[in-house]
Amino acid sequence: MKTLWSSTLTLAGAASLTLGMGLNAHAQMPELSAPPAIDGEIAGDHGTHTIRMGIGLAETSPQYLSSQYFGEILSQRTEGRITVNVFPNSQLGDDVQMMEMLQTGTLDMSYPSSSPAVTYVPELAAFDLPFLLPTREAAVAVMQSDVAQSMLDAFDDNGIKALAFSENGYRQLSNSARPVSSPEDVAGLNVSGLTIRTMENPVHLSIWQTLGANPTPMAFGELFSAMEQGVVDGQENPWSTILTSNFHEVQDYGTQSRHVYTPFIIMMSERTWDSLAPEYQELVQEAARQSAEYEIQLATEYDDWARDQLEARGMQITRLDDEQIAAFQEAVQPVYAEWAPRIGEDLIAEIQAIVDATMND
Ligand code: TK8
Repeated sequence: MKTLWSSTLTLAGAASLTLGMGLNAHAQMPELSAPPAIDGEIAGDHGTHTIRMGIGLAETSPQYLSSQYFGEILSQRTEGRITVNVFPNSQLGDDVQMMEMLQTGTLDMSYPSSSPAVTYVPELAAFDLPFLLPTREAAVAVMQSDVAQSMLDAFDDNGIKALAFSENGYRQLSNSARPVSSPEDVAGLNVSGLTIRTMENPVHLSIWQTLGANPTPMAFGELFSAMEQGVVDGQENPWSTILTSNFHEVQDYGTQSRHVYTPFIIMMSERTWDSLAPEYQELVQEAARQSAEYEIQLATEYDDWARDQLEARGMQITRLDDEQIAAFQEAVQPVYAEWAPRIGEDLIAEIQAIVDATMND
């Protein structure tokens, strides 16, 4: 059986081949940490299962690589009795559609961003508040907190077993119209505001409306062609997503805004979960947590590297300084005024206390 690492190397090899000559061997992938060794006792024989898992991002993304590792853990610790088939590139649907498929039991697993999941668990909108999580350490502390666990538990009412948070990451603005270094550049002084695609989430709509843009909610799978056809000027996603989805082919300008930190949530259909023996359920939960930790490691290793790769491919990237970030933070204050009471001031205060604790360590 091919181990994950050799399949990853093969993947990297395939990535370099598809990228043609002239690019370095890992043009779409940095040198990444190998996944942790898979240990733990072999689960007893509780039947065989083939799990179909749909994800939105490409085969070179941290999301896909960690999903492969998730499958390897289950396969090795059940001696092949559980197989996970991962379908990347939104081929089975977008985040919203795949969560609906989990509810109806037509898909076993998916890995959406937390933002479109606010329709099931409104408290998740706390993660969409701009500049709430100033460092990755703070973001990880919040994702691994009891507060976050209670959000995962709240999916149970919707036919979804939410297993763990991981890192989609700090969102960066890209567009095809102009360099952006201030809120005024977003709104446009003598020109119209940028049309920005957002995730299907009301807080993100509010952020970009407040900044004077024209936000358009859209499924991730439709985004590349919308930018290619000029339906939208821009979008916002972590650098690794912008690179692995080849957005630099249709986006000339990037702005290191880090305006929101978005988690991913690895989740399973409750119907699939209920079909598993308790021993397998325990293993799935453990494997989800292990693969989520590995995904955060990969996303961390990818972040700055992907930005530099985008720059090398011609994207003009504006790195905002503290003063310029402060101008954006000031400009989006109305988003807190509108949304903090609706999300829950106590919940936000609890999250900010976790953030403060990490900042004071
Ligand atoms: C991928 C999405 C994506 C998200 C978005 O399925 O929609 O912009 O950031 O990563 O979850």
